[in-house]
Amino acid sequence: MASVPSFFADYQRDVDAELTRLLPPGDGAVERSMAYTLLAPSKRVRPVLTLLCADICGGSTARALPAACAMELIHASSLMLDDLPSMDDAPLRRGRPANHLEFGEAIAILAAFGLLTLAFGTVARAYDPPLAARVSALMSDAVGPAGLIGGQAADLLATEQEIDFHMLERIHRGKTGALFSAAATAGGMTAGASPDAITSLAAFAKNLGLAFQIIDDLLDVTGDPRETGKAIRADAKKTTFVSFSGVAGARQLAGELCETADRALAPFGHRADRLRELSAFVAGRSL
Ligand code: GRG
Repeated sequence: MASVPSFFADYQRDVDAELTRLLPPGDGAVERSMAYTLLAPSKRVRPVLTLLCADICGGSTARALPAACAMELIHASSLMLDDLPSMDDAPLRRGRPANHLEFGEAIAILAAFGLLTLAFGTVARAYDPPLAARVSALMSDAVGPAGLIGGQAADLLATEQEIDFHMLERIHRGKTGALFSAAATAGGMTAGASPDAITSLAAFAKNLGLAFQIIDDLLDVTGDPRETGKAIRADAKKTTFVSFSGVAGARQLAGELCETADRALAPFGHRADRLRELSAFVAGRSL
């Protein structure tokens, strides 16, 4: 099993503690549904990316933590929506029955919106108004029609349709690349990084995100649900990178994208070694 790099553990602990603190109090159905998916076992790749990017730009990880958690809140919200019967109709997520199977569709939808609005509220409360506005606009763009929502809509419309490689890449850059890119950019922003540094980090993350999604497609075919926490063959009706390139070809493509991603890190020298470790993990991951 290719597990996450060992340096993840401290970051994951900080993220988990802050997410727990951010969740609304109360034990009503919506509050429990929000906590159920958000606090279920996760790699926390997106918030760790935010923290690493802040760190290599000379910022403090404590200052980046609210932005990192906002990325995870958006991600968890998207997973709950993605699993709904009207979307991917998935039974298993993060090793547990999907949120709507536990709480019902209506509550799962409301709780997903609860997590999404909490992401924006967290950023609004944590930062001075100019930075809060920049990070909020970044998140809005990453979630909207040019990001997750657009990618997801195109993905759903393409189910059981013939699509070309270019279209598949567009779908996945929206569904996965956009939030990776926003996570890295937000880290740079909270550190007060230069526009050039932020551009390099975003380029790294955009390619890393696409590689991450290609391996996600691969694990849908070859993965072990005990490791991935998801059912296999959920994408059987979809055109995926594996249907285009085969298992070995998809793994190779992901490796090439990670090499492209790493090239964007050149200006940071050894300071970016942990990001390089992250990309090596992504290229070989089995969870
Ligand atoms: C309004 C937030 C919002 C979204 C609407 C539903 C939707 C649009 C988008 C879904 C996008 C989606 C589910 C993309 C898949 C991304 C992906 C590779 C998920 C698996 O991520 P991991 O492996 O999971 O990082 P863990 O559980 O480790 O966090």
